[in-house]
Parts: sequence; structure tokens; C-alpha cells
Amino acid sequence: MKKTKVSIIMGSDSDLAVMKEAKKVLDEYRVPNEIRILSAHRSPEEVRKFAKAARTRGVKVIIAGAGGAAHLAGVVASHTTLPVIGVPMETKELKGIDSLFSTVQMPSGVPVATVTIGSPGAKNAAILALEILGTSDKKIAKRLEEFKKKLTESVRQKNKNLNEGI
Ligand code: RP5
Repeated sequence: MKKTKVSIIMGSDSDLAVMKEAKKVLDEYRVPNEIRILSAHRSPEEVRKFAKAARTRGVKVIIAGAGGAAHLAGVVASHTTLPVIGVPMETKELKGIDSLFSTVQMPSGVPVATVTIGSPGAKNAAILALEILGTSDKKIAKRLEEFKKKLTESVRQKNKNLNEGI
């Protein structure tokens, strides 16, 4: 089995539907990844052990999703020098603004690259992880270039449809 390159972790199984979006993208690019539930508040010791061991296990990027008082990404970042991408979960009470602020407002010296709330954030977290891997992997970088071209093409097509009254 190939070594895990990207770890996807989340605070609870209630985050799974959203965080699966990140896994889907990584699977499409055939990047070895793992998905785990780890809670900064409910299983703090496991979070510490995971973060401390990640680099020696060969992990290159960690994607961490959490909601509410979303401290998972920040706590992981405090224990590792690997890049950590935080995905704020949408919440019923505060629509994910709570998660966003908890994830993004890190103190100087301990960065978490925070993406947008919910599914678009989970997808972007995976793309950002691919871009990080792409700095030393030409195949991934090339596929990302093709992906960007497709994005541009989709906007052109939308304009065409607009002008043709579709
Ligand atoms: C956070 O609390 C999790 O990341 C989740 O988004 C939120 C609610 O967790 P559950 O009560 O659904 O387990 O730690």
C-alpha cells in the first residue's frame, strides 16, 4: 500500500458528508489519503499523537474540518510544521461563522490556511493540498493546469449560452 500523502481529519462523524468532498477530489487525482475522526476537545491526546507522528508517516499536508468552537486545525498546527488547511463546518446556530472565526484567527507563528465554509471549502482544501503537492510533483501540477483550463472554458461556455439566449 502507498504511503498516505494527505490526511483528512474531522471533529465528528457529523462532518463526514462535507469532508468526503475533499476525499473525492484527492481520489480523482489518485493521491493516497486517509480520513479520520479526531476531536480537539473530546480526544485531545489522540490529536496530539496524530499530529506529532504525521511527518514521520510520510504525510505532506493535513486537512482538518471542524465546526462550532473549531479548534482542531489550530491544535494540529501547534504540534507540526506540516501545512495545515482548515475547513470550517457550517453550523445550525451561527451558519459556520463561529467555525470560520475559530479556524482562521490563529495567533502569529501558527498558521492555518483557512478555506471557505462547508462543501466548497472542503473541495478547495483538497485542491490547495494538490497545489502544495504539485510544487514537487509535475504530474499533479500538469493535471491542475488542465483543470484550470476547464474552469476558464466553462465560463466561456456560460457566456456563449447567455448570448445565444439558452
Ligand atoms: C465539532 O463539533 C465537530 O467538528 C462538529 O462539527 C461539531 C458537532 O459535533 P457533534 O456534536 O455532531 O459530534 O467538534
